[in-house]
Amino acid sequence: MGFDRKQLRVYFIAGTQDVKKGTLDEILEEALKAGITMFQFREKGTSALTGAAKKEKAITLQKLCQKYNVPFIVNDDVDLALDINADGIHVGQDDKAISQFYERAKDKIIGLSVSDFKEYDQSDLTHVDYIGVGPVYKTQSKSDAKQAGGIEMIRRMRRYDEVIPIVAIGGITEENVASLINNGADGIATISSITQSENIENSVSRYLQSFK
Ligand code: TZP
Ligand code: MG
Repeated sequence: MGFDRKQLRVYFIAGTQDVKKGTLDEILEEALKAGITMFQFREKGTSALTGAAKKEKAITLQKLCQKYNVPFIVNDDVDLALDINADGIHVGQDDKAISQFYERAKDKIIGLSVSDFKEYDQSDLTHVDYIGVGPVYKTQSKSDAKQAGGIEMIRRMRRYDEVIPIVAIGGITEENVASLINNGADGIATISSITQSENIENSVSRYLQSFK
């Protein structure tokens, strides 16, 4: 699947560790029905699935995304992404360097996390389709999250690089998404506001509405 910056609009990220009620499969399908534009499988932490169980879960979620024609992105695990032919790979600053896998992932969407200008400056963006910038606000979903940069970070990042697709991440809610878009974000990436939503359809609809 080719990349289009509009796919960043409502970017849902989750792993089994983020689910408090129901199952990830159910939550993802509800979110897909409601219109999320991208999904990232991010399996992290002590309870995370590994090995065959992780692969099996990835394939199940990938199939769901395929049904709704939404890109399925794998976080960190380059081997898994290549193995199951995911639509993309998202890596952080401490993960495998993009130059090390790009030859095997030329057809894939590649995302990179950037939490500040120092990280931006030290990143090779040659093969990067989009950057995930954050945390913008305080987050409960990432134990090693850096300091929140606020809306100012998005505004300044957009000025710093006027063309790169940017997805804002960290503490996203229905209340802050409009100002993030107005300050240059192409979209928002969110974990808890969807996994813990009382009404996923409403939450996703409101996010989508912000782009009208
Ligand atoms: N990277 C920066 S913040 C974050 C990640 C993966 C977690 C975002 O989760 P939430 O629940 O949307 O704040
Ligand atoms: Mg990572």
